[in-house]
Amino acid sequence: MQNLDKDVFKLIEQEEKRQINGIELIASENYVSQNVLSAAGSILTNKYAEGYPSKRYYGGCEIVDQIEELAIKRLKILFNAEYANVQPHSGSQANSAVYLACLNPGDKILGFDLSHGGHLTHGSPVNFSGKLYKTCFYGVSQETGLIDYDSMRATALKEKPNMIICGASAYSRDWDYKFFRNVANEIGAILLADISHPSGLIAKGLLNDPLDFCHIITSTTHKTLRGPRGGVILMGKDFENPWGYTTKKGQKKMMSTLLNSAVFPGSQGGPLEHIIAAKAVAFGEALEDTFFQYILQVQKNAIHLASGLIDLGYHIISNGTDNHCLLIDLRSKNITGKDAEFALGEADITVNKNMVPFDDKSPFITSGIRIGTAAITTRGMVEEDMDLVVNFIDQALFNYKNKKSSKSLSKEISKTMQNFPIFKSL
Ligand code: DSN
Repeated sequence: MQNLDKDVFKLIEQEEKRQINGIELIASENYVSQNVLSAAGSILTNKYAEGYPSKRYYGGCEIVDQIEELAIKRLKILFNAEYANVQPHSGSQANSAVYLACLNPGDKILGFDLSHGGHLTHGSPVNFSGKLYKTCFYGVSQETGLIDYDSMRATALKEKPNMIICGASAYSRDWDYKFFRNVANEIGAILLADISHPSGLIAKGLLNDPLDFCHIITSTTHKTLRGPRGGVILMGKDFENPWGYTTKKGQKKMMSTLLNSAVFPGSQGGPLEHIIAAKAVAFGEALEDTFFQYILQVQKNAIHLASGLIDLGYHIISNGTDNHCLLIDLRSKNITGKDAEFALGEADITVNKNMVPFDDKSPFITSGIRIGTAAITTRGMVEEDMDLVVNFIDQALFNYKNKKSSKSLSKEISKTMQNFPIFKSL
């Protein structure tokens, strides 16, 4: 430690302890492998490489070119995609580049309502997507918690958006991408799938494949894909862009050309080549059979966790899950999302408060929490460990006002988690 910046590295050490000792249930988080971490923390951070492999605006890019090409190649194999761009710094950046490539300011997008499980960048009024574009939304049915496909279609036919977005931050069920594509075809809209959350399950065939039906796909790389923080853009098939943009000579451009230009120079400068290297490592890991075992276990754990919580009287939206996450409506337990997040935090169980569909509370309070199994599965937890997690959650939620019992629960959790090291299975 003596050569390090003590102020910063002491805090990093504390964060490492926090990550090791607690139960990480934030649905969008995971633990990367030592190899992903090494690539992300590598000397590649020093390199500027504006442009794309073989077409850079800087010298000395021969090696990072090979790294970026490897990341693209692996990602294309992983999703059976004809096109991949690995430069977006995040899922939000990936979405902003897609909008820039396909829409003009003032065009309309139809997205999944944020309060029903959607994402900020799918048209929320506080986000650039809701400020630059007109918006309309679809949601879930109040009785079932499932996407109301008929009402989505009715909204699309009435509002005639230029783009329809499927994808969510807090929706635990699979998507009927074919239905969305048929609706998009009816009104001549472009269809984007943002698979940031379930991308790891989709890559290994555990959920429906959006690449068969959606024009463009975006994802983050750090959730169920278990890579570094970042984003990507994919297309199953490249195509001549029939929307909006034409060249001065009246020619339509290929969508791949438009997407590449929209990422750089349209919305980003130099790519993060250290992160692209870490993405390449993560995609290589995801191509292995061991990743299939991992992601299958993520899904099994989520299903088991949901049924354990339901047995204790918790209301899970849509009554279960197909993927890695669950959304819990805590109104039947008389605790708000905000208090639940705090209560669980006191016991070192990390979650985030979350709006639930038809919530009567503000986004700062909320009626629910969202939990996911990607991170705890990386630590080697299996179904029987989910029973323990259910029990810990239940104890933490109802004893948090008693400092002594919170403290002893947190000790018990930390002891349990020593059996599940963060680099164990990688
Ligand atoms: N905020 C991320 C999530 O937790 O789902 C998405 O941006």
